[in-house]
Amino acid sequence: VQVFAGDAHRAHHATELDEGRLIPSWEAPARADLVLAEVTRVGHHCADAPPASTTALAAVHDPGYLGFLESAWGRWRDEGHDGHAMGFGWAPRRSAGRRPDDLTGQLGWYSFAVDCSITEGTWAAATAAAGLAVAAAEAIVGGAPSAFALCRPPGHHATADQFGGYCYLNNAAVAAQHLRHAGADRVSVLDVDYHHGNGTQDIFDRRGDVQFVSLHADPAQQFPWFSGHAGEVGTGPGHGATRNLPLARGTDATTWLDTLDVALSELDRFGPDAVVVSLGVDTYAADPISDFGLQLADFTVAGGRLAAVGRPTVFVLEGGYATDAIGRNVAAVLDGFEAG
Ligand code: SP5
Ligand code: ZN
Repeated sequence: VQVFAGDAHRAHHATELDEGRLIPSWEAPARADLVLAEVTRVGHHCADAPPASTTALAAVHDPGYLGFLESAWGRWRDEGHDGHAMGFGWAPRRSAGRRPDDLTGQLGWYSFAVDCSITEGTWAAATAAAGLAVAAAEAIVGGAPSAFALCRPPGHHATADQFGGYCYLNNAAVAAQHLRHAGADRVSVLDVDYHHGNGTQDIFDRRGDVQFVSLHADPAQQFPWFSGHAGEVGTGPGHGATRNLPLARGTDATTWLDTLDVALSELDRFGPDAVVVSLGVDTYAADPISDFGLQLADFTVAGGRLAAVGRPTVFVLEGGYATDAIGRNVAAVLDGFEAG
């Protein structure tokens, strides 16, 4: 599998409000470094890529949001604050809903969770990650059967105009949209991260040309709380092109793999020209913030089943916080795919 990775991500290590305490985020630089070390060790070829262009980003993100993200740290610094930039207030339901001019007001306007913040290196890291996703998509366009974008920060929680869930730019959505522009008539995004990919779902909600299929922890019990229920199936022209498979707390590998088969049958039905896999490995049994039961061998099995779809596939890294195991788990998916 052709791997795209760089070191721009290291400039980003955000602050997270975790159970009432501010901590360095679970979404830490070592994650990507250890994945890169492992995929290199097992022999995958790695290359860097330029940051995503404004055009590629604006194809899925709101221009006002992009301008905000790019300038937020400088504005925060100029205001003389100590910590990382975080929202402080969010729009009440039924509020007038007008974007404030004030930076702290805009941090609330453009975010939906306090598990991440904006730091000096956030924009550089996020645009670099999205650039890796574009490069991986481009590799598929060029005929590669598969490619892996080692994205950090992750992306699937980011909507067109809100950050949260450790995500700022939606790398998987950028890749899927790039594939559409490059000539794929139908693209499927399969999201296997432990958490629901609310951002990706929202971006493609009304689209019949990009399918979104996700298996994840039931939002009744887990972040992101407000989307990912089975009844969400897409809107208007996108009706039927979204499929959610929420799973109970503590779901074991057998149930997860059975549910993956259901998800894959949805891909078969849709018949995509290319597939983007939002590859989170926070389904791992020892993940510190999640509670599913997958072991290393289950990731290999999952990779094999993804290969059986028989479509060009772009893998985009999402979550996975058991730092010592994330490299092995990701490499297992890629190895299972190549063997399959
Ligand atoms: C990309 C991705 O996987 N994002 C996940 C964001 C989850 N953020 C909320 C995490 C809450 C963690 N609570 C941990 C309890 C252990 N003290
Ligand atoms: Zn996750």
